[in-house]
Amino acid sequence: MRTLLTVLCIACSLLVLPHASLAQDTASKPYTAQHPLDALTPEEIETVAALLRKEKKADDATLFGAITLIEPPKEEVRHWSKGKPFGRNALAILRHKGKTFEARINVAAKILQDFKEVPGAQPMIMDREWLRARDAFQQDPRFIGALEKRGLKPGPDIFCTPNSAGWFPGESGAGRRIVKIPCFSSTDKLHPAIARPIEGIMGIVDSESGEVLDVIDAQHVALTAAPNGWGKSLPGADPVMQPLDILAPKGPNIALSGNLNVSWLNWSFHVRADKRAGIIVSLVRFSENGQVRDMAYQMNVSEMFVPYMDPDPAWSYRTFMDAGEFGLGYLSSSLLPGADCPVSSFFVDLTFPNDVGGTFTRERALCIFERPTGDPAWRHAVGGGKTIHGEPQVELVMRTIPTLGNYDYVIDYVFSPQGNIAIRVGATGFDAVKSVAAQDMDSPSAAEDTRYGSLIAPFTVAPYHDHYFNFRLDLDADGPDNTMLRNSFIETAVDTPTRKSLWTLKTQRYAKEGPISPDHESAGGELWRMASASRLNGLKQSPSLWIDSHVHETSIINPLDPAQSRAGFTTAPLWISRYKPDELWAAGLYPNLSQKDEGLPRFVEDSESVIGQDLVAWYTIGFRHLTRPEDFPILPTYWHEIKIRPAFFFDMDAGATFNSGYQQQVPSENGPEQ
Ligand SMILES: [Cu+2]
Repeated sequence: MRTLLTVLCIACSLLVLPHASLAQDTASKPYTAQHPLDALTPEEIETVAALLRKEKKADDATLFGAITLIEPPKEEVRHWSKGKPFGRNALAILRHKGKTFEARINVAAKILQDFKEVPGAQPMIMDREWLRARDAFQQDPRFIGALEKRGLKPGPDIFCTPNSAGWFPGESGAGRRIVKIPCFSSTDKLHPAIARPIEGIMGIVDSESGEVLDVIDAQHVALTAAPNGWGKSLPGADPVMQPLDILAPKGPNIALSGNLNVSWLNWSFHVRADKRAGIIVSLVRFSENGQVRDMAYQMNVSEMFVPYMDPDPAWSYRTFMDAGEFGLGYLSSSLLPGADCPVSSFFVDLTFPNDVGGTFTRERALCIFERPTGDPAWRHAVGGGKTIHGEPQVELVMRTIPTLGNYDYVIDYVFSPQGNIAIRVGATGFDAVKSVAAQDMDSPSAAEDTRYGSLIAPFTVAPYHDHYFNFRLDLDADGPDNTMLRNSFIETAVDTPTRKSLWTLKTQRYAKEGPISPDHESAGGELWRMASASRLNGLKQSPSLWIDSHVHETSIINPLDPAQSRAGFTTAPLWISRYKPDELWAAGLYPNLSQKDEGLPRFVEDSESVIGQDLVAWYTIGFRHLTRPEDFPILPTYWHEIKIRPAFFFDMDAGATFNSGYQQQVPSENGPEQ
């Protein structure tokens, strides 16, 4: 991560600029690692690549799928304090002459400690091969012939975008490093470009050799006409909205330091850029009366899965695992001040390793801001409503927005003064669409055209699909030794003169690693709770963190389906595993072109005890996307979230201060007195 903080001056006259001095300080300093969990610096990344070349393990044709930090052991990190030395180790994943290798390097000592081939493993798709595959396909005579059959000519208005190919037994190219390529027309400027697919054409290309293995030229559907103009006023754009923003007239409550430590009110944590996860949030702590208490060792996106539900060969392979196949950090986009984040945000540039042993920096890829939600944090009126006490709810938000083909995913970590953490994912951008013959649902082909998707505009169907986002939540409920509990709300019969039925709480303790699904017998619902195994709060209760989501969508695809077998993690909303330093990704280290999920299902197959251990909770936010006309031409941000709330953690409300001055006497003569 580059710690140059871009402090925008768009609203200089209005805003107190956050930490301008920090921006100047860090901009003038060379970027060096200052914390054991800091991302590898550009110099360290270059050192790794140079060492591998010197050791003849890499050459100019080698591509690097990853050059990433191997974190020091947890105990070392926990006991580290500023000024102490720390180790710097790197994992490099190389693609070299058709083979995949893993290298482990002591970066500080410039020593190659381990180097091994990983047979069958496929690193993520890299820029050079993506471009190679695209260019080879666009020049292939079979592709040009297929265009001509449709009255189209190659040129700047025709473009193709290689996709990850998934894995399907028996198909051509199996075992090779293939991508599958749909193409689009952008001749009609009244349409978003990727909303005009040239239906029926798909390339299968070996991205390593550039060989075009197959050109599918199936059905010919006329290009979609322009029904709802891209760039025209959207419905509801009138009346014109006056600009709104967030002001901090006395300066922000946020403090940033290093590469990057964040503190806000009682919270503190460390953030680093990661090519695959986007950002990794570590050492999440909440200080209470001067005592610093652990909430999480680490939190990050671990994998995504977006399978489409259309059996057409040009669609059925679309079973994307964007984190491991493309990289949420690598494809993060710059944030637009005033639209993506308030102009008063801290904007942070993020630096990632590229695929040739260097780095690139995405400017303003992370924003950090605080906001009043407009809601009361708490309030109470006393004296017949004549005196009102209350405080406004505020939140700290940390946001990145990777753009993965047609979708933009807003990924937020939100912290509240009450000790809550919300992890939110907003899907926006475009629905992926196919061109069809039906103009509306009265058209003769409408029933067939909409068997696997919705007509969202004339001649335009958006196939149904799912979105799953797995978060690796290495929670530490007041320390690392934890136990996972299920709190179920159970209807209970009582025989008293007044009541015959009420609900009581049933608490169970999970004994072994594995998937956790809602117990269908607990009709009243349930909460999962990561609880300290050794500590007690002032009331002698186990401090714990509730994992709470109203979204429990798991995959309903048959596990034998080739796509589903790669994403076993989507069969349960929550998995619990013992912490292992190399168990980081829900679908395994190599999900690109994978045949089955080598992540969570494998991590838990030895069913280790989870009582009083350092545990990792893996939570999937999932939803089935029933596409609709309101998604077109642009998808309004569609949010889903997980909440992690303290329960029995504190001795009282951690957020209320009772001294913030928000108290009002309301004179009223004739109100009720109760
Ligand atoms: Cu969707």
